[in-house]
Amino acid sequence: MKTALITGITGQDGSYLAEFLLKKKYHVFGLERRTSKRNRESIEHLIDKVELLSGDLLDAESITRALKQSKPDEVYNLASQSFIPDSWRQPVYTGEATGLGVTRMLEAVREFDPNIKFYQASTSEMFGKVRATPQNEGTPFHPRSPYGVAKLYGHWITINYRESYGMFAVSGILFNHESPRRGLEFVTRKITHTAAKIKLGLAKELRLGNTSAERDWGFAGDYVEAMWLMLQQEKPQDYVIASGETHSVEDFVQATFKYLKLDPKKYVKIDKKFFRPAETDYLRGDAGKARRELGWKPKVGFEKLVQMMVDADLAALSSSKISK
Ligand code: NAP
Ligand code: F7E
Repeated sequence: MKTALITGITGQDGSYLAEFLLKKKYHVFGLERRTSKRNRESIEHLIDKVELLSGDLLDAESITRALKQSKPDEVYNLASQSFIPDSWRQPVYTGEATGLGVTRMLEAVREFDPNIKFYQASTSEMFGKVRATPQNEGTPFHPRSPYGVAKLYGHWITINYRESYGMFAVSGILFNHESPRRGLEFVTRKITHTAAKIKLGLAKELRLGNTSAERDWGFAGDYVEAMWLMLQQEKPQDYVIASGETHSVEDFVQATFKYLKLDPKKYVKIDKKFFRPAETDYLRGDAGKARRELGWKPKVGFEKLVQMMVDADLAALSSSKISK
């Protein structure tokens, strides 16, 4: 039986990865940080199957303690301040958690047991103002937010530990991936959740920022498999994980409202408050290397993703409406 430690287990990807590893019969530990109220909604159904350890990426000792307690074969570093607008509001904190946090993890792994395999959650946001399309492992980086800059540091320090110490440390450059467990502040979930509320008479409008932005969206449940596959290879290497399809935020709105049989013109308002100081306008990933070497490909397409998210929001909102 293999053992894994997942940082960020309470987040979207952490919950899907924990489920995936449990199905593979792993012993799963998760690092959970202290918050005033427990944030375990997405892992509630797994609570008896995983072991939660207290720790924070800002606190090196807590990481070392978690490694000693779990003795993992594999570490998946998914924890970060991941909401891009907040990275302008809290740039130093974002640098500490999303950037330097990776070094704290790598350094703790190196000292405790350098044979542990390490996965770093890198992002398409490192491509930012894209230099080529589609983006692959060789595309130059140009991040457009403090988050993207911090992630780029995390990406390079992972490569540096691999090259300096021969560690099995890899970086997955994942394009946007969504699910019913996506945080409500991210645009896809904001759209499906608010549109479902409108359908049920619980909201009157949906306020959005730049609806021309284009993203390569996939389903989080598909993408966590790629993380695991990267750690099962003979050689540690970095991979782009993407659907290869691009859609605008406007397309996402249209697909959601069409599915709900609502007219978006009646409800969607543009609000300057949600525009960013600098934008990543267009992303489209080329996951050819992952397809060839990992045998990975996404299963859930754009329309199915939208429908899955809308259905989940409708169901959750309807049951909470009934219970009131
Ligand atoms: P998420 O839902 O925002 O989850 C982030 C997780 O990190 C949460 O469990 C959060 O804990 C934890 N965390 C935040 N700060 C921490 C700290 N200082 N110490 C310990 N834990 C901390 O993110 P996600 O969508 O699952 O993404 C997983 C990772 O992949 C992130 O690193 C993200 O930046 C990266 N990524 C995401 C995407 C995407 O499209 N989803 C694409 C590329 C890369 P709380 O629950 O307590 O807040
Ligand atoms: O924005 C536009 C916004 O916040 C997508 C994170 O997981 O993926 C995520 O980052 C687009 C942007 O995701 C609103 O301007 C319009 O162009 O859903 P998002 P993101 O910024 O792409 C990457 C890969 C990560 O690594 C990150 O951790 O949508 N947009 N109107 C809006 N965005 C938000 N949030 N809210 C709006 O009202």
